[in-house]
Amino acid sequence: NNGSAAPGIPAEIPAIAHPLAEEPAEIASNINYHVQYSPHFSPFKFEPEQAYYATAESVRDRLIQQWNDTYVHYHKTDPKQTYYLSMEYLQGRALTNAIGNLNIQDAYADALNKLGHGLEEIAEQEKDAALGNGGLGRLASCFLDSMATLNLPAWGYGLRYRYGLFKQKITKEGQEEIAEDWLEKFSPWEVVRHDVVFPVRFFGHVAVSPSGSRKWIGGEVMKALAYDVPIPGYKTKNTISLRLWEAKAGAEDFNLFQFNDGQYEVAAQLHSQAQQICAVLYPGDATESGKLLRLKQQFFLCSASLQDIIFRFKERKDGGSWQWSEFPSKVAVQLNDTHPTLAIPELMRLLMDDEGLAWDEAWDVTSRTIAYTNHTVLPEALEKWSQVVMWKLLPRHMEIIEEIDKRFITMIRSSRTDLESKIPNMCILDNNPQKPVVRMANLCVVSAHSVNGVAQLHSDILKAELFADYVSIWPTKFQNKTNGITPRRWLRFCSPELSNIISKWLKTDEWVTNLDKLANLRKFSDNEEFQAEWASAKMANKQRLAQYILQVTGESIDPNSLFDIQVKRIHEYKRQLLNILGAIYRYKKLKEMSPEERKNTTPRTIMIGGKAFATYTNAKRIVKLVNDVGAVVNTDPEVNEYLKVVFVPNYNVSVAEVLIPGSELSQHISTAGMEASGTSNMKFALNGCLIIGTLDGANVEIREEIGEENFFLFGATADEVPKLRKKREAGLFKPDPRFEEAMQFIRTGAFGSYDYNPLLESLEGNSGYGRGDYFLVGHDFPGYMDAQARVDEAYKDRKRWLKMSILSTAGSGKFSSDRTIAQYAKEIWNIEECPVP
Ligand code: 4GP
Repeated sequence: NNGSAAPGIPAEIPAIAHPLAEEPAEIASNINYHVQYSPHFSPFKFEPEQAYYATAESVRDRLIQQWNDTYVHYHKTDPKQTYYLSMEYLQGRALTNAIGNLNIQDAYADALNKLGHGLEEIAEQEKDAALGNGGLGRLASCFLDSMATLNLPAWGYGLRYRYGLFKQKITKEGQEEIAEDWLEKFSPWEVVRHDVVFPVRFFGHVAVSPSGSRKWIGGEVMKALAYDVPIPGYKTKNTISLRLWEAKAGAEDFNLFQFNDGQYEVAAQLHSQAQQICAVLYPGDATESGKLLRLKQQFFLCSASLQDIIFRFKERKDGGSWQWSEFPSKVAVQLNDTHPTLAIPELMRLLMDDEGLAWDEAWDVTSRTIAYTNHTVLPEALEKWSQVVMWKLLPRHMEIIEEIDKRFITMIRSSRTDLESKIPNMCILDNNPQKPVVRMANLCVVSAHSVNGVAQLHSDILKAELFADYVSIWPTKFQNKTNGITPRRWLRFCSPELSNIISKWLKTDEWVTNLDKLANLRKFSDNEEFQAEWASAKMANKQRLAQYILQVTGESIDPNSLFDIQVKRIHEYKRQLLNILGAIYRYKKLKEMSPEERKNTTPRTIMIGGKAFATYTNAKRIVKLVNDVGAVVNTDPEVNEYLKVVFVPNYNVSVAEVLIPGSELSQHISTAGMEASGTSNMKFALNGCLIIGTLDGANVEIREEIGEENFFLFGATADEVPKLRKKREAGLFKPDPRFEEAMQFIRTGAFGSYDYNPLLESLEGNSGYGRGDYFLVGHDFPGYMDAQARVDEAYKDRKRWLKMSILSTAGSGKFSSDRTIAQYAKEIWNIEECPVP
């Protein structure tokens, strides 16, 4: 025994706890301390995995210190605080981000070198925390980073799912889903708070006292236990919390008598029901039990979070008295889409039934506290819960929702008789006898003091269409908050090469917290020396990406080809089909060319990645098609120097961190009016990647900021779409022959024998089940191909392309989530910064 914890740790590095160490030698000692005294592994191992856990624990010590300081500071100063309620967070990996935000990456890299490991290599050991699905979940995580960085008193609340979003495996059959075991070992980034526990009830009934007061009793009562994930801001002490709830049953719910009698399942029934609540994100909802479970999850999040918020509101009065009317000046609650809508009736219930407020007072407090963000206009995503299920699970809440609805209708009838005919659409309860439902978005709009969309076009559509009837009642309630992304994770840390060049030429790294400063790069966009440095950073990122693709797919791709990427959830409206049809057409044309002609084309590597929801059949067919096309094209010796098509498996946050910096062209090609905002478009543009896209979501604003000459635009506009759909459905519109040619090529079996007919039929004009080309792929195809031809031309002109790339980054300042969050803070939450001294 040489006195160190494990082979590989030199004897001169003692094991000492130095939670706030700055010096590499002390940090190394601290890591060694965790190897020995936070033992999760056999003592004689110090491989990358053990090194990762020990390093993460040493970083966590520091985070906890800052987290505590922040908590105490907020407690003392009692500022108004925001609580962000979200069913999803796509946090990705934490280590690189934490040491980057704490500004200790060099010291940690040195310390790990002393211990015989590389920082990058051990960071790769971390599993992504994928407690989300797509854009809405990643947005929540970017928001947390900005809230902490801006020193805002703000927290996130979510659920601690046992399994994250599934792992995607690609087989001959297409996509296969595998449970994502992010907690398989443990997560060093969470701290269980055994003292933060609240009861959450389901089912039961409403008891009425002789005085007429109502109380929800009986049913199933579970415990919500808090797990805190500290979220550090960039170069600030402020470290906020993402509080994730886990469902538990207590010892009193374990029937020892039944257990000893051999009735094991019955004895622990509530325990197993508790486990189901946080088992997975979005359990399948095709069955009644699946629907009930989703509703339970939503209520669990809302009830636990609101009890905690109220507890803290009182706690910060330090035993003094408070007025409930003060609550909205201390608390703002933001609902991330309709998933946490039950926060509205739950806050009403807590205020009336537990705190004794009368209806009017409770309503005033609730509506001044709660704000709602809409993230999609897709009808299938607008939640409607069965009234029958709601009455069973949440009887008191249904009474409250009925009353809100009744009062709303009375208000319209008394003051807005002109809206009488609109009441059936505007009210909350849809009492259709076949299928009575609660319309959650309507409940939000009626109850919240603010409703916002996530890009200007989307917010305009909400006002003009989805929520049009309400606008004249509450003209100032509707707002826009264009999304943003954190420049820390999405440029500073994922592309250090490009970041260093930016800081060097701007002579400051202020842009990391003030992204508008990137505009100063414009003046260098023609500078040859700058362009050369820019090109070499992009090339380094492309090489890293090529290495990654080789490792995960076995495909070798050429870093000198144009790297063209589309990564996002697979959905027909996002039109990965348009992309792959374009690739098929390109392939066919390459085949028809002579070898000489091919030499004049621009070589391309098309990469597509994303997960298809397990029950979304057409999306899964698209995944299969991309893989089948890749299998043919990539092995065709005539063309594979000029074209490759790669499906990138298991797209997630850390995969994005490799793909985006290495991208040159990215596709944001949704049917106009359907993508609320998009946020990967912002990440790509920030990394100097050009966009081919439609006038949809935030594309519109990105194009405005970076200049229309730097954006490859095509396609129908949002206001043309409804008319075009009618024409297409009626068979009045004949698609371009190029489109027919690509479709026909698939039908010949060029990409295997899989039956693609159902997919192809969905693209045909003439209405009929699954037909009608609702997403207008046929209409937009020729415009898309023309825009692609412009891309090929532009890429041949090196200087021009580099200039466009630089101007994309330079024009991305607006899309920092710091800007977005500052606007929420000022225009919705009315909170102010509260820096920890
Ligand atoms: C997404 C939208 O589809 C996307 O356009 C937007 O950028 C993102 O929210 C963040 O606002 N919606 C979802 C969802 O992820 O589940 O509805």
